[in-house]
Amino acid sequence: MLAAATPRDVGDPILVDESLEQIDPESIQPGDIVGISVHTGNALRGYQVGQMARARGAWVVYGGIHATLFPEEVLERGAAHAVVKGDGDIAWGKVVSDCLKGTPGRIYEGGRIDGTEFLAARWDLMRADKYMWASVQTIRGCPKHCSFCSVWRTDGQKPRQRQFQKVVDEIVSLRRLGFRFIALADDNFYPVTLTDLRLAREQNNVARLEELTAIRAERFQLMEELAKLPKDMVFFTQITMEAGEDGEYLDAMHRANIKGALVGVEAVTPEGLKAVFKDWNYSGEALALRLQTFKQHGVHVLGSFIFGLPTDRPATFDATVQMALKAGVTFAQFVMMTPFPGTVDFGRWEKEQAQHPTLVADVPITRYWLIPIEVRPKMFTPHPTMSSEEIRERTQKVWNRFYNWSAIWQRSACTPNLRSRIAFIFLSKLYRQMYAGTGISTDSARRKKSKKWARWTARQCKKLFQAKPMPELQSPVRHPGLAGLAGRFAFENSEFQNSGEHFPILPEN
Ligand code: B12
Ligand code: SF4
Repeated sequence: MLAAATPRDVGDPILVDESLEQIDPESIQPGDIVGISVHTGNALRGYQVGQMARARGAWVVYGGIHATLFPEEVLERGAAHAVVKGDGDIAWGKVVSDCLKGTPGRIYEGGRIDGTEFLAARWDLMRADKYMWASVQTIRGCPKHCSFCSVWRTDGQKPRQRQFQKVVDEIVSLRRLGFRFIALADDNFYPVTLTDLRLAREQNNVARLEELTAIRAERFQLMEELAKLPKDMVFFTQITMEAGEDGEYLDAMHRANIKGALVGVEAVTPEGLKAVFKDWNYSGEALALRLQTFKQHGVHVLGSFIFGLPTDRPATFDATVQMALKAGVTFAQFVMMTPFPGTVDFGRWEKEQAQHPTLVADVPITRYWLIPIEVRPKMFTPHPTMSSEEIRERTQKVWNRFYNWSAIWQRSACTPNLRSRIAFIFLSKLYRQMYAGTGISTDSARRKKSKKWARWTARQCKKLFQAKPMPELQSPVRHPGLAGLAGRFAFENSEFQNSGEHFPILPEN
């Protein structure tokens, strides 16, 4: 996206994704401009890169969620010349021009730009063969206010929706390159609930009702256009459980090939939900029914659960996995409570620690991302009744139970044929393994082994995700009427229809 925001006369930037390979210092020359994106988990590594780039004579600029929250830390520890807070779509162009003039500012306020100003990413500069799937954001911000989440504070609570035509065009450009799996990288794909509409109606708030209705209508337009794209495309998103009350919306998602969504269940008890300011979520029997509704409408659920909430007790772990199995979620993740900066939980914890700060390797624990990775604890906030080790062990057991062979085999019955069933099993194991490699297992031998196994499984799964590029694919939005129909007819009869790996991992209905 920042590549798209780079002034044209500067040329194309070189993109380096350190989750694939580390940057080669030799590639940085004096006078280069190096933009570094950091979230909390990779800030320390980001600072190393910045120091190295500055030592080689480059201009160093940071952005991303962590830089937005801690601009002074980034300037101090990351050898930054400049930091962009908030959105970079417009600010980056300004920083680049200022660096070229030799006069970058210290802090740029990128702010929260309007949805109409979001840029389409320069996917043409990425190595398509290195990724299983691509991601496209269709909306920023979330109206909710969960205590463990920073999105509503950094991106705001007002949904900023991108024009549907632009989203579809970007997705078409991705399918042309051969991407058929696309994550709609939104925090909440369901920004307007039926309850929001009802309340606006009851309050006779005409302006609000119009605003909400327009946002909702545009969501439907987007889904209608997605439904016209090649049938081998699969979308995945994140959504709140409230969508379970809206059959019309779920049906539109299904038609649009949005085959799955991460749903933040977080906790299965009313006390747990209250603790995270998410008491609008369901618990108990109603929760199972709500999650089942998604599946009944053809949208698979990746249930996301948090362990380590103050209300959790040893019995919570078993109750959670039983609920996940009962609710029939297709995938699940069980994460341990992490106080991310910018959240209500973090603010509370920082206040508690202010008097007598706990230090690890001379770093206050409330700045855990600065603690060297080898000595960084796995959990940071103490639990009232359980030790971190107990929570970690119990969480691991829950993962093992949900992803044991027999449970996966049972869930794989949702696929249409044996081939898909085997693919489903591989994917489930890969998902489990990826998490085992990112923090659950403590000893390094196990971590190494699990990484190796994850890589091997990923290679097997890659074939499922690949598709033959479709360089001539036209956007349905740009070609309405007869021309569009002719285009679609040509596509339906073209060689592309049977191209790629037709290996649906999820049932067609
Ligand atoms: C999609 C997503 C993912 C996908 C990423 C897929 C992919 N390859 O793109 C997946 C599922 C893999 C993922 C994983 C994780 N994620 Co995530 N993810 C997101 C999500 C929902 C959207 C990110 C996105 O695409 N945004 C769209 C882009 C355009 O926005 P952006 O990144 O903010 O960038 C803009 C500005 O920040 C700025 N900017 C960014 N970088 C730079 C650099 C420069 C130089 C400049 C000038 C500007 C700039 O300009 C950009 C355009 O405006 C965000 C939530 C969110 N709303 O951001 C969480 C989020 C970033 N993830 C989060 C977390 C915690 C994780 C994990 C650690 C989870 C886990 N436990 O494993 C992992 C880490 C993975 C890793 N290796 O780094 C947290 C980070 C919190 C924090 N303080 O760090 C977020 C904010 C979610 C949350 N609720 O708190 N994630
Ligand atoms: S956790 Fe999800 S629903 Fe809650 S504020 Fe964050 S993005 Fe919104």
